[in-house]
Amino acid sequence: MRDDRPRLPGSPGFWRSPLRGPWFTSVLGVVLLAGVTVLFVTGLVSYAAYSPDLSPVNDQTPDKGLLGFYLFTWPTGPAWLYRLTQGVHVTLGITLVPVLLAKLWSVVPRLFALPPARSVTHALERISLLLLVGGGLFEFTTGVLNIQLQYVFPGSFYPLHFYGAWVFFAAFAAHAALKAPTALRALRRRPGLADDLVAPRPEPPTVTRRGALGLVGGGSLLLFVTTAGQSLGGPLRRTALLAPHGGADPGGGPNGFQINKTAGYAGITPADTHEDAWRLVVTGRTGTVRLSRAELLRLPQHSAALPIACVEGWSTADQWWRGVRLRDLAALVGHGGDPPDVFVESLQRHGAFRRAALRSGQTADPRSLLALYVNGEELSPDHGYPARIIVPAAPGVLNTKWVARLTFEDL
Ligand SMILES: Nc1nc2c(c(=O)[nH]1)N[C@H]1C(S)=C(S)[C@@H](COP(=O)(O)O)O[C@H]1N2
Ligand SMILES: [Mo]
Repeated sequence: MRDDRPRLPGSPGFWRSPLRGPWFTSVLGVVLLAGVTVLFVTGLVSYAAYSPDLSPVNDQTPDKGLLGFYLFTWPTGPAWLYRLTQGVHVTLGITLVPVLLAKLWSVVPRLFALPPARSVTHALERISLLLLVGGGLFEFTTGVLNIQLQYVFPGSFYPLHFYGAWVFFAAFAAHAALKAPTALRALRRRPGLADDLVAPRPEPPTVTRRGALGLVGGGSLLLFVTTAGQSLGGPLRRTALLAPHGGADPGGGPNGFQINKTAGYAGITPADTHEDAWRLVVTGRTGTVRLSRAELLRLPQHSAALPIACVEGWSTADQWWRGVRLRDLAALVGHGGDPPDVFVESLQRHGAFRRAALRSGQTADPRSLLALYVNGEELSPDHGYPARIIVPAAPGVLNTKWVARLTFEDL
């Protein structure tokens, strides 16, 4: 038989899949409507958790002013808060990838529709679709790259993903509002829709539309079960085949939980942390004190069971941390009562995350520690020996390792 298939994707007859149609597109659209909304909210929340307005360090996103209108003070409880919000953000984002791809596939004939613009409104709609599709692909790609490759764009990831999210979500909300009536009719299988999605000369079906949705759902489920384990504890973590495992095997024992950057990677040597060399420098209203690890151990010691929850979505179960309360250290330099914010600097000389600022609410919390021990043992070099910060409910990135200097002041 002669192949009389049109050669140009601009002709409707070029598209032959019998699966395309308003019902199929609408089902995927409804799933994305719910999913992307949750992604947007948990993403904005994650940005707030990072306290990006604490200058000079947490975030240098220029002119986020207007878009940062919603920023709020991230609480210190419940301790698993960021574990939950960021676990949902990352796991859901990965789970939705097949849905996003299927949705784009289902409407791809429209990308080539001719004429490119039938009217000014149609032209405007198509430009908004550019922001929608481009923004969506951009957000999913930057997000996945960031978690799989461990910060391919350190520093710049936050502004890229943050601005991208606003552009994408604005286009997404407009699109959802515009398409809601059509989608509702399609879902109720009302006739009379402009069916430009349906192939005029379809090939014989090899799978039903429901079957195709099942495949998409199966793909999502597979991604879900191979990702979610990274935010759970215990043996389930081993199911997280797709989750990044960092550069180092944490091994067993008290320090045997996930390591983000190792001491070797951060350039921390045993000479830097040797008890004769290392001093914690604490500065505040009344001046500066220097404390050896032995002196820190003579201060009142406190324990707290807290997880580490990374922006990449992985988290640990609660670990038992033991050390000196940040508010007790603040009191040593003249901030009795209500401690101010604190600027934390690591021994680490290069790379991201060697400095972070914490809010006064975080320094005041009795569970916020300069930890010296974990699970009954000295911190391992990779977990931040001689001392690290641990704060309840905060993103992992604020839990600075190999701390060298604390400066208490209102930032
Ligand atoms: N100095 C320093 N502290 C750091 C980091 C770093 O790269 N350098 N990484 C941060 C990040 S992003 C996370 S998630 C936690 C991870 O802590 P862990 O490696 O002990 O699990 O440490 C934080 N503290
Ligand atoms: Mo992290």
